[in-house]
Order: sequence, then structure tokens, then C-alpha cells
Amino acid sequence: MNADQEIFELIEAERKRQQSGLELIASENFASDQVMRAMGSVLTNKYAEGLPGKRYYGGCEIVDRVEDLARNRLKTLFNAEWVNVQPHSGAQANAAVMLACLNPGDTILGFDLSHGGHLTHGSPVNFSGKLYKPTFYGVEKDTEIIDYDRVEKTASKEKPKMIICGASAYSRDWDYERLRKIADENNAILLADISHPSGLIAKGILKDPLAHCHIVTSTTHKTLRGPRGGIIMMGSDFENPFGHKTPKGQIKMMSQLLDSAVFPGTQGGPLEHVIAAKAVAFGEALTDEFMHYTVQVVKNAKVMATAFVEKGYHVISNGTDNHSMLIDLRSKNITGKAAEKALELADVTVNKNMVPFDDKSPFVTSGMRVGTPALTTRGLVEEDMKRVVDYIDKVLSNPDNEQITNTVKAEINDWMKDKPLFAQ
Ligand code: DSN
Repeated sequence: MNADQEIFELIEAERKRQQSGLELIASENFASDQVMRAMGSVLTNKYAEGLPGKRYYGGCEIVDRVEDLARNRLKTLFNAEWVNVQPHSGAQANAAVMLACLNPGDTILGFDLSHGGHLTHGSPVNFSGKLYKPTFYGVEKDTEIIDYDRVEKTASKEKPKMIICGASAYSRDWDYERLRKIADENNAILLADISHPSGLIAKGILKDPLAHCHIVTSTTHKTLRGPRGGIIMMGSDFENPFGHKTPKGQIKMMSQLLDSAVFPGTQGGPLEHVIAAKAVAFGEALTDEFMHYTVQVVKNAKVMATAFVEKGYHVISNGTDNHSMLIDLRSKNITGKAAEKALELADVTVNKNMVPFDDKSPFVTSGMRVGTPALTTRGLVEEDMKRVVDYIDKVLSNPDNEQITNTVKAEINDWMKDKPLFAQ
């Protein structure tokens, strides 16, 4: 059969874009060839509604083994007692958890989207803010860090059924132990969405949420460097902490509730080709090479944050513990929207982002978010981060100067041309 020229030309154009530029979007990464091979395999042809050993279709013996490998590797990676690897995305994972644990109208307490939180943690434009009653905590104005005493006060006032921690743009580690105490005081379920730092958590570089949180969700394509997808995990609270009962009065374990909230609650057939790719990525994440990778991600981020501060940029909370940072551009007299556009013209990809207490709309914003997972996968190290910040500063200091933009772009293209997407 002929290749679909139209679409494969576009795929090749995207490959060249990824190859020639600097990828700084904190939620993006480059998956290995074997992850992509698994995703592009015949497993896409198979329906397998249900779980390994309990499917609604024949012919599932092999996909059962694939999914079991994914589940077992994930359990080992995070020291989890129970996992579900079927969510198609992080949003789907969070939807399933909320369906399993909450009734419509229940109060949830999440990290404010405009301070770095996520849409699925209660935003009014998302199912989580429409079906449930959202309340929020945020960072302090002076420190730009979460004050857990204030979270405790907010929780005792709002009495949430679920407290959600985790963020899309918060560069500090989380105090899961303290949050669990706050959840227990309010008889609330504690959900950690670790989509951003999950790769770093897997290797012990950041605190372990599974030791304290009832339920943990993540995507698999950010610092975990797998295919685009989601997962749900439980650690020590494997048993149902709230005694949900079936109509016949049997206590259902939380794991059963979560499994059925994924399928048939919110999804149909699982994507077994993606689950195979997840298994490959979990296998990669179990290696020492991945340990070196995650250590380098954080080293690179710290050097990058310092380089920005030295050039007079306001890095929110003055630094980072993880792979990302949020930069308030107001002191540089450029909006997030204008910065994103100017950098794009120089083949540097970032995203505009609200900063805490922003006075601009989400379409304009006062900030940009950057991260090091993708550049580190390409093999870049600390010295390279300083060079990246020099380029960014040159462009943002002269956003309308086409000559400077073109010179920076040419230098970046030349620098990147021989660097594979997946080097380390
Ligand atoms: N869109 C993701 C991010 O960029 O952080 C979160 O879903």
C-alpha cells in the first residue's frame, strides 16, 4: 500500500522541528525508539475491555501478558501496592479517581490554577469544577511557596471530601505527610497528581507521595519519558479507607472502585499498544541510566534557574527543586504571550504561563514556564543551560529585532543538528 504522503510529510516536518530547536516546555520529553515502536505496533488492533484475566473479548492472552508486565514494572518502580495502567491520559486518570471517590456536588480542595495548578483539580471550565464544588489553596504572596498552615485553615473551613495536591507549574517539592494529616483531620481523601515530577519521584529525587497519599495519579510522558498516557496507583492505603458499600452491603476495596471507574466508568477499550509502550518506559525507568538522567534533569534546572536570576529575571520562589521553573517577565517588560512568540521565531519552544497573582489574562499572562526534561534527554548538561539562557535573554531583550532572532536561530539550529532526540 502507498504511504499517505500528506500525513507522513507532516510527521517528517514535525521531526525536523523537534530536531532543530530547543524544547523547553516543562511537560514535554522525547520518548525512546522502542517506546515509539511499541506504540506503533499491531497491538492497536486489539479490543481488550476489562482487566488481564477478566476480559470481555477473546484473543486477549497476549495483551494480558503485556498489561501484566506494565502493571508489575510500575509497581516495582514506585513501590506501589496497586496500579491501573489503562487511563488514556492524566485527565482521564483524575476523572476516574473522582468518579470512584466523590458524589456530584461534593467539595474538593485543589491548588489554584492561576498559581500553577491543573484544570482537572477543580477549574470551573473542567468537569472537576462543574460536577464538584471546587475550593482552592495557593502560594503566599511574599514567599511564592505554599504555606501548609494556611492550607490546614482552608481545609477546616471548606471541609472538602477530597484534597488534591500536585501542579503543572510549581517548582517546589510537596509536604505529603503534612497534607495527609490535614486530610485525616477532615476525613478527606488525599489525591496526589504527580504528572510533572513522576520520573524524579520514581528515582527518589523528590519526596514519595505513595507513602502518605490515598491515591496517586500521573501522566506517563513528562519526566517519566514514556508514551502519552495516564496511570493510577495506591501505596500503603490499598484497602478502602472509607468503607464504601455495595447495594448488598459488601465493603468494596478502593482498588475495585478505581478499576471500575476507569472501565466501564469513564473509558471503553484500553489502548494496549500504548500500555505496551508504558511497559517499555517503566522498564527504562528502572535502569541506572534513568537514574543518571533524572539527576541531570534537576542539576540542569538548578543551573538554569540561577542563570536566569543572574540576568535579572524573577524566578518564582527564587529557584527550583524539580525539573521546571516559572518566570515572571514583568521586570523585563514583556508579556508571556509576546515572549512565547519571539522565542518561537528563534526555534526556542516555551509556553506562556500565569504567575501567582497575575494581573493579565490566561491568553496573555505575565510569565513563561520552562523545564529541562527534554533538553536533558538530548544530552545537554549544566554548561549548556547557561548557553540556553543566554540565547533566551538575547531574544527577549530584543523581541522585535529580526536580525538578532535570525542569528540566534541559526546558531541553535547548527548546535542541535547532530544531537539525537534521545541521547541519554
Ligand atoms: N498540559 C500539561 C502541562 O503542560 O503541564 C498539563 O496537563
